[in-house]
Amino acid sequence: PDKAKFHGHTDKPDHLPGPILEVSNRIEQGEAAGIPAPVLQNIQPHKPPNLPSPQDAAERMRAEMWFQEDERKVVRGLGEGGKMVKLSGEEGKLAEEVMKKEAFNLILSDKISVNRSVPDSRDPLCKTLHYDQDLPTASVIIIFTNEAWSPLIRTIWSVINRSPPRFLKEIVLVDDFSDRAELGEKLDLYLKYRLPPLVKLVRLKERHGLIRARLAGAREAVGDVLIFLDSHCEANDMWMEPLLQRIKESRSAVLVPIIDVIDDSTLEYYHGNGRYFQVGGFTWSGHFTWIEISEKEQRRRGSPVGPTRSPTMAGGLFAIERNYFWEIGSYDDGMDVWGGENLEMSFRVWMCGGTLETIPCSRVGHIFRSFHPYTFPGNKDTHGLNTARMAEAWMDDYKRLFYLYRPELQQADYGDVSERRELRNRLQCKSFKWYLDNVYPQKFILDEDSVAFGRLRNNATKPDICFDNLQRNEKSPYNMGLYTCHSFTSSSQFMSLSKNGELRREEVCAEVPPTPGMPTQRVRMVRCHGRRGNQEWYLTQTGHVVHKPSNKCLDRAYKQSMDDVFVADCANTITQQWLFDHYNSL
Ligand code: LR7
Ligand code: MN
Repeated sequence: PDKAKFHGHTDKPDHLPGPILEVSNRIEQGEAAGIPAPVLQNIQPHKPPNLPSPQDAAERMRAEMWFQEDERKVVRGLGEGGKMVKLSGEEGKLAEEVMKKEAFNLILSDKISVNRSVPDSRDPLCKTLHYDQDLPTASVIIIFTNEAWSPLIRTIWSVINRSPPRFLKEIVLVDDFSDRAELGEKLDLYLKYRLPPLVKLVRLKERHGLIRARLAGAREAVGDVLIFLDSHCEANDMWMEPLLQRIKESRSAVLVPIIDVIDDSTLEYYHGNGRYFQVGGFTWSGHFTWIEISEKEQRRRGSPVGPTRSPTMAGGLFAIERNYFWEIGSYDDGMDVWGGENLEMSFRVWMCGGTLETIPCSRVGHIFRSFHPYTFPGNKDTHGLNTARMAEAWMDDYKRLFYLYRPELQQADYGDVSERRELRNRLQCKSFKWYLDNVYPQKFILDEDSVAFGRLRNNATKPDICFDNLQRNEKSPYNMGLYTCHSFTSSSQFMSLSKNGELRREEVCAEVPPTPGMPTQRVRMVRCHGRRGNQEWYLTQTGHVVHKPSNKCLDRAYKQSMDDVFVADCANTITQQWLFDHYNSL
């Protein structure tokens, strides 16, 4: 159902197979030769400027004023090769002020050429691969809402400059109802006078959010393959060929490039050693995470530059065969603004017969911002609501674990998901359990991969006291805490004793630092390593929880609420007797 409305988008271009690369080169060569930019525009305007009407001439003047103002800010060579730049003095202070609003360094971005080069971050092995002369064409879809000017324009040029002209069918920009002045007429004129005709613009008439914005772009697109990008990216050398090649081989493969980091403050284009990268995972709270490639997958893919299966994708940067995009259910158009669509598409693609793969020789930089520099209409938790829709449609009974983390969403008005359930039926998709078993077997299922789970309680004194993360940051090592037991099952008090002896939460495991001789020691929580050792515990019939390597027992030691958890020499004391809410087996 087409809920998006367009207005005033540019006509479809004539898709002439033109040497797009040369267009941009011409600008650079011209500028280098000292020919001022406005003159150059006569070489490749959208429409030949024969006998301009006075109105056209005025428009043209306006456009040139805008563009020259931008060009005056640019410092030649700055940030070339993706090098970091640090602004100092007054300018540095201004840049920091602006970052508070834009969530990235716009002052610096404006000083760096929109055509800058980036370091080739690929694994050297990529240069030994060959791509067919004959590949499907691509429509690159770039959605934005109130994106700042220079990163948006740089995204566009990076695609034009580094995609083979014969495969780049078009670039479809989708403006999700921006109200930033420069994204109005100035952008129209930039398309008209500066960009090649294959760049088109769709403007949405109301704010739809990134999900429906992408749908609107996909409806416009005519290329064989859709490639979606965020509006603050820089495509790297030969980023497109490996994506098209893989889709030619397997049309149901949904592909992501390796996402390189462009620093939000220095605009440095980071590149690691070329080989190391992570794939996508998720948390039960419904968030995308980065995870290591499993050993099994490393063996299966054969080569470090081979397509690497990924349980999920980050969501913003991916390629999919155009017809397959629609067949497999495109997007849930009931999702608003931001969040959730990435896991929805990931689960759906895997469960309904496709694959999700990282293509290591395709690399695209992305500016990671620490907050959203745009509004959320109605101040809704769209990530939560969208993810509830996803969970209701795709996670079967495992949605219980999502709601464990997000109990408030169970009652929330996330709308009607019957269409998505029908889609799932129609496509005869597999179960979420199949997905967990086959695509993401290393994912820890809190209550299934455990011998005991739930609150972990000690009742030596009233009130009962429970393991509790005390709202501490679980991403960095922290000490496990104690707090008065909640009367319900909550994520902050949820513990598992896993089948391989870990006393753990979703990602972190209890450890005791090896410092012999100490009578009591704090229990630390660190990332689970899955190799038992210092992370191995067991339960006894007497309710003791024993740390195997040190032979010490969890001990409440009459500590008060809000205190850390300790181990002590095992003894027959009530402060060492613990009870889980549930036991699968003992
Ligand atoms: O209402 C909106 N309308 C839009 O058009 C909100 C956003 N947008 C545009 C926005 O201008 C941008 O181009 O949508 C794009 C994504 O928004 P960001 O850049 O604020 O999102 P993000 O990069 O923080 O978040 C990641 O997760 C999102 C979940 O909904 C999307 O899938 C983003 O595309 C995705 N970005 C990436 O995957 C890039 C790599 C980041 C990682 C990990
Ligand atoms: Mn982004």
